Amino acid sequence: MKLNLKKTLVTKMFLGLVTLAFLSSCINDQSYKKYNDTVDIPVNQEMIAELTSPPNVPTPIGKRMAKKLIVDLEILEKEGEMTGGVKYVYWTFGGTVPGSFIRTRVGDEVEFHLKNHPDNKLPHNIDLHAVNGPGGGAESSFVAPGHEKVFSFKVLNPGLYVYHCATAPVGMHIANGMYGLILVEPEGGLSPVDKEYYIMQGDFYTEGNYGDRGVQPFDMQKAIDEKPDYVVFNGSVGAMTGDNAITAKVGETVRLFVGNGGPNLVSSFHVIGEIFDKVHVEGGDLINENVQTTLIPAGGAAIVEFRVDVPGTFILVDHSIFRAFNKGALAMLKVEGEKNKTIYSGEIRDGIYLPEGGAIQSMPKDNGKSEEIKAVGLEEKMKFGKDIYASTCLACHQATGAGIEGAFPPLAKSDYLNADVDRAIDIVLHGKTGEITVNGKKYNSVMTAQALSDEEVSNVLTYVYNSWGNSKKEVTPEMVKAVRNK
Ligand code: HEC
Ligand SMILES: [Cu+2]
Repeated sequence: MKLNLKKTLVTKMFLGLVTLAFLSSCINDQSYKKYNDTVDIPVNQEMIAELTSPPNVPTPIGKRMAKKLIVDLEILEKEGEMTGGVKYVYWTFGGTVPGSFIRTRVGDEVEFHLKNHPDNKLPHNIDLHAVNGPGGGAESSFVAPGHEKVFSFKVLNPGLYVYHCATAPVGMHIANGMYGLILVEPEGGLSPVDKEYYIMQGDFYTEGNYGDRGVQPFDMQKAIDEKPDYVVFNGSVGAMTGDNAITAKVGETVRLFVGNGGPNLVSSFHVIGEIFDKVHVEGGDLINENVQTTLIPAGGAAIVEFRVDVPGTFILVDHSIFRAFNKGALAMLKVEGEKNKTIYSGEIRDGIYLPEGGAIQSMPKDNGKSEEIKAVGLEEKMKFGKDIYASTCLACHQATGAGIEGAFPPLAKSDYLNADVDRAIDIVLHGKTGEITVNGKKYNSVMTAQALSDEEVSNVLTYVYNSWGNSKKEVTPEMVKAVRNK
């Protein structure tokens, strides 16, 4: 009797388990059921969408089923730094440029909450290229400061899509940073990779020239003429360089979600020293393999994937190359791990590719519209000088002024520098070539002329002379002018 009871219990438990397994396989199966049309994919449950700031992306959707997805996005107009000493008032989706990354899957029903912060000055809206509907949502989302608009849409097409503000003047809202990416993953998700990052290019138009200090207002005429002062990844010069570089380890697979907000330029996206194993062309289904440079239209995107095989610093650029080295379109991927002499045997040197000579090819500043801000007192000269050093000299002479033996002479404790101020001014103004001896070592290379104003040369040389054990001279704009007019 006792034994029998046990038996039935075991049988029941066994049957129960089988039913459970059967049921759960049904549930799993449902997510792989083929629907003729993604519009028929049912949703159950509700979920708050995870939103991330660049260069990060939310967790992959994996095997999750379609859901009602609540997206809560807040528009913020806020001042940020374009590059050392240059401020810009950005208009943002979620506080960053590009805006928060939104990750969905086909079949999701998105309930979109667009909030316009009460401190903002202007109305905005959102046009998501992933939407099938009038204005991509723009018509239903026009929202005044201090208000919230809610609209919903079903995600039908897989791919990587741009979203942007579409409030008049549309070009100006986009030029101020109002764009981001929304990813729609296919059924079952994208294939797993080791690292995923979010990068978006944008062109910026300021009243002053590249590097002119202070708050720089938007310049409508330059925007109409399509002549940007800055072309950058993730909203500012150096947003992804140095300590902010993205990272990976040797052997890992990397997926970059790359967008182009424009408003004007198309991007020839390239990673120096890497080949894209796979590119989802224009963010769609078409996959191209073994690609060197992929074209990303304004208002478009691409997914690029590659395996990193050797350690080093890989430079991400818009291969319209003046934009990279003179306007900021340069980011870094730092890869750590074991060298592989078969794949690459060369010497690895870090830091050579930083934007050199911010304004090398532009004329001195006096033709700009905005007034140059002059440094007052030694402390401010040092501060301004440090910014100029970082954007103009650091690439070659290094952050510590130590230079690189055999290529770039040191500025730290440099006997050559300290011996003659006018000569140093002359070198910065006109460049230098031919053999010189610095601290007992010979250099024979080329330094290009730096197109800096008298004020800027005086600041940067004052910074150099008052750093790294140098002779603490103060260089004035008058001294620079005298050498310039010699
Ligand atoms: C593209 C690389 C590069 C950049 C950018 C650059 N330099 Fe140089 N610099 C050199 C090279 C190379 C030499 C040596 C030239 C030669 O061999 O004749 C040099 C020489 C000098 C010297 C004289 C040698 C010494 O070590 O004292 C000074 C001073 C100097 N640079 C200052 C600057 C300052 C200040 C800046 C930024 C405003 C700057 N350089 C930007 C490459 C560069
Ligand atoms: Cu807007």
